[in-house]
Amino acid sequence: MSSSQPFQQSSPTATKRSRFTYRQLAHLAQSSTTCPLRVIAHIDLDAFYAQCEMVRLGVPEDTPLAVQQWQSLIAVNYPARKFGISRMITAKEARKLCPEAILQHVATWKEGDEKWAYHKDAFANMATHKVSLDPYRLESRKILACMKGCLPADLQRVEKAGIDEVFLDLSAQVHSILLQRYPELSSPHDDPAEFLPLPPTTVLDWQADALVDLDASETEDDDPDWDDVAILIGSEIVRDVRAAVRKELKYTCSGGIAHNKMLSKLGSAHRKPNQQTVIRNRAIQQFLSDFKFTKIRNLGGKLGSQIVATFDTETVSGLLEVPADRLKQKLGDDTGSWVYQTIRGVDQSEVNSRTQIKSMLSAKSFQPSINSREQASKWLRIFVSDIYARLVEEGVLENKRRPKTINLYCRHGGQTKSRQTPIPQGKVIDETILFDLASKILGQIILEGNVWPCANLSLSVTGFEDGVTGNMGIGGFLLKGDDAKAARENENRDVGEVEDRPGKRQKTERGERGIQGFFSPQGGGNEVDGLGETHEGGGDWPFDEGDNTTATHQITSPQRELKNASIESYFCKQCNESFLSNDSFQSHNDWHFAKDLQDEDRRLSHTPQPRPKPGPGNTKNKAGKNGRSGGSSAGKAEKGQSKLNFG
Ligand code: TTP
Ligand code: CA
Ligand code: CA
Repeated sequence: MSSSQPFQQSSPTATKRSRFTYRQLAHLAQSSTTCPLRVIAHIDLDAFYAQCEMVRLGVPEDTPLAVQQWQSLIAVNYPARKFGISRMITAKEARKLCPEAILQHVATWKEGDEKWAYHKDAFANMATHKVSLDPYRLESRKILACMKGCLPADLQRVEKAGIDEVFLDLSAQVHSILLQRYPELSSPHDDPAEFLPLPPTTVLDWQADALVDLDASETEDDDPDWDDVAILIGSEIVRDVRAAVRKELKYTCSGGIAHNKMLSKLGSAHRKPNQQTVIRNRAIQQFLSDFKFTKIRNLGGKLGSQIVATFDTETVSGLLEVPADRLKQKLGDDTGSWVYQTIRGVDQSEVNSRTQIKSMLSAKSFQPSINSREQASKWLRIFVSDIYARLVEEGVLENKRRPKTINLYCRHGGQTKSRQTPIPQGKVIDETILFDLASKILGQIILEGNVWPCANLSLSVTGFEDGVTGNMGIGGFLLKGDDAKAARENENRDVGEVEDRPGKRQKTERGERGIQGFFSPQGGGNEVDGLGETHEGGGDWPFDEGDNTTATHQITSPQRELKNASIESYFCKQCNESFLSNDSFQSHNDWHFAKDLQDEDRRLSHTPQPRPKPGPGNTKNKAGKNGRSGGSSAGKAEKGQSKLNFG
């Protein structure tokens, strides 16, 4: 389409005008979350870990390959899926289905080693090895950089939403392209409330995009309006981004282009692999009505189950029949209206370009369980090396970023106990400091009793904050030895000052961190050595006065169900998938567990999940022994999304 094509008449006699105003067009340039022309994309890598292995090993594209972790499969490429191989079956079963499939074990840290590696015998050595997801994290970073490189530096807004996915707010870029292509749009007008002329009545060229059918009340004969044109331009941008990732790094990914994050995320999963789906505004209802609402971002998990139980329906179309008042009455005002809006395709959450790491986690599930402090300490050493290496990469030595808290979780008898302690400020973090802190909290958990046999140990550092950059930071870089140390200590003091300064920018940035990605479901990471890397920064635990470590709180494994033990089928409610072996199910469970830890603070403070009631056997009760609950991050709502409270 070009600007040489005639605009429809905009004289006072013309009856047809765009539904959109000049003001709304201007809002597009600002990526306003309420702008009706807004364009958001979600891009998700296809069979991500599997593609990483294919690229690393130089395997031809049509070769079936799955990524193995012990006896489970954690990622399966599309050629292997054709043989019926899935995450739900074991490596042994996969081998039967397709003897020539490549089953590549993930890299592991071997007890005593300084660095992870790909070990040929890893699958048989679960007791002495620990999974490393570093290779995937590194690829993830390259892909993110490549995507960013395709977008204009001054107009891009990219949110890393998990290890293999991003949200892009394309609004500002689309706005600039619209003005280039249709200079008439920038012609002078008297009143910002004036309606725009209609776009030229050309058929829009969607190329190979999967277009979601229009709502029943709409027809393809209706003239496109600017929201259609905007989304088309968005779709062109996504096609270019995907092509660049393919060309430069050899990865395929799928995209969803729509008016908001929630719709774009559903869109990217709609047709896979290597395709993109466009959900025009006129197609939203049609698109959503086919879904189970539990598939919608933030509507899975406990809230989803609660809604199914309350309203006796699983589908969006079923829930659409429930009046707003009833939703509010049953779910509370905020959650009720949020659900009401969401199933109608309304989502004003913003794309947050602050995609820095917010937490790091290193963990190990034990089969058989471990039974002594000595055994636990050995694993703590590995966790610390793992986390420390990543901290160094993240710039902790230069004080670019620094975690505030270290947390240890021990799973015993289906429940997870945890303790945490602040990482002392004013000192450069090193392995010894981390190990000593981890050992101290391990000792405390042990003192409280009931940790052996322990089925899973997880160590995390959280509460990452920006250190000081600028003069002091650079000084610290250039100095050596004691001078450097002194400079760094100064920097650390500065961190405190920056923290406390009630500057406007600081506030905004923290506000913006909000709930971004709290549902990044594909954070990645069984045996969790790191998940999606976008954990909420302010996620501190409540501190007991007079005791640096915090109260133990108990977290049970996320809600999963043993569906039919007699035929050994294990059902994950959250994913709606049945696992055929306990191993696969456990590995998937670990992945959820890790993700849930990562999302914990955000979920409690920002999502429409009902607060868990204290008591044994509940899920993720964060209340300490003194009954306090909630993290300090509470209250940081995503811009455009009101904070949701549950009583
Ligand atoms: P997903 O994006 O859910 O899946 P995928 O990329 O493997 O496949 P798709 O083409 O359907 O997007 O997860 C991203 C990575 O996270 C995946 O490659 C491996 C990891 N992962 C696990 O380790 N365990 C799990 O249970 C899931 C769901 C993902
Ligand atoms: Ca994926
Ligand atoms: Ca994903």
